[in-house]
Amino acid sequence: MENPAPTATKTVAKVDTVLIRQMKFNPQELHVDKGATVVFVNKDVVAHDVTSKDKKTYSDTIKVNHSWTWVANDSMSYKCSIHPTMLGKVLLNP
Ligand SMILES: [Cu+2]
Repeated sequence: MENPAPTATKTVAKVDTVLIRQMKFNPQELHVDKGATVVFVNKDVVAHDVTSKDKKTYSDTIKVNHSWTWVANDSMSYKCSIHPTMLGKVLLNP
């Protein structure tokens, strides 16, 4: 049986990942299409969170080796409220 070669005609909703490591969001600035699923994965040794600048979005505490999934219907500037020097952005592609 043959599997047809994958065709890249349609964009499948893809998952973008922000890794949290060594007190940093990586990538710090993520560009996604509207509606993309963004998973924040805490690979650090302490708990973090994602708190939007406008405070409308809050991940709750993301424990070590846990993740939080967010659907990007808007751009978001965020920080970790536990470590307010940790900053990041998700920007929608035009
Ligand atoms: Cu933190």
